[in-house]
Amino acid sequence: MNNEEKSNSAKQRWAEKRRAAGFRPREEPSPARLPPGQHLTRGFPVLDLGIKPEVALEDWRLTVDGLVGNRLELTWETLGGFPRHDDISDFHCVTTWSKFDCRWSGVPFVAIYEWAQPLPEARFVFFTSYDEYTTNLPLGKLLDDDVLIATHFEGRPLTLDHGAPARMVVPKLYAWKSAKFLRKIEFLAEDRLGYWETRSFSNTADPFTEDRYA
Ligand SMILES: Nc1nc2c(c(=O)[nH]1)N[C@H]1C(S)=C(S)[C@@H](COP(=O)(O)O)O[C@H]1N2
Ligand SMILES: [Mo]
Repeated sequence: MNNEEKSNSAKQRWAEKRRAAGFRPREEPSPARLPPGQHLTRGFPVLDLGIKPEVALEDWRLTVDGLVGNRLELTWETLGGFPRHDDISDFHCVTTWSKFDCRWSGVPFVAIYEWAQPLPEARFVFFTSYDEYTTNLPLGKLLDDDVLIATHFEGRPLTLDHGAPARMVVPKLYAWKSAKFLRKIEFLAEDRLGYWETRSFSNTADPFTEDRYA
């Protein structure tokens, strides 16, 4: 599938999930669900650089630029104008904890993708956060129907610890690919490595193949 087809099919699946009560039912924990070398946590550890940027909602902006036809400068209010979806997914941190059944809610990445109209040469995405954290992903990995710009966790607004007011959630990859305190989304033709990717962590970050280090 090309990116256009991926995004269209994700949009369709988001709509189906919403019709089916908003999100998929919680699954039984099973060994196959836990990636190799991970252990299950019932808490919710906090992992970041230790900087907790407090941005007032009226000052908050999310810039979407780079190789796009339609550059966006979203305010909190305009982000709220996008349809909000719920989704339940598992979360895997490279430091070996995994948390099952995280119920996130927010704006599907594909909605922003569609609005920004990336140019055909855009193949990578670079995320910058309010704490100066950065991470990068191939665009194709962001067009699944579990990738969200999350504003809520378990029905409540995100706490500052977990990336308020808005964070990325990319459940299929190690959680360092999910930028908290989101400030900017940049579409690029060439890949550009982020904070951990330039510090010997894997660029592909697949938990199920223990793809931890480059
Ligand atoms: N802005 C920002 N996002 C970040 C990080 C960070 O330091 N800064 N750490 C990453 C890492 S390593 C992990 S495991 C997850 C942790 O998310 P949590 O603190 O909500 O558990 O956030 C990721 N996103
Ligand atoms: Mo992490």
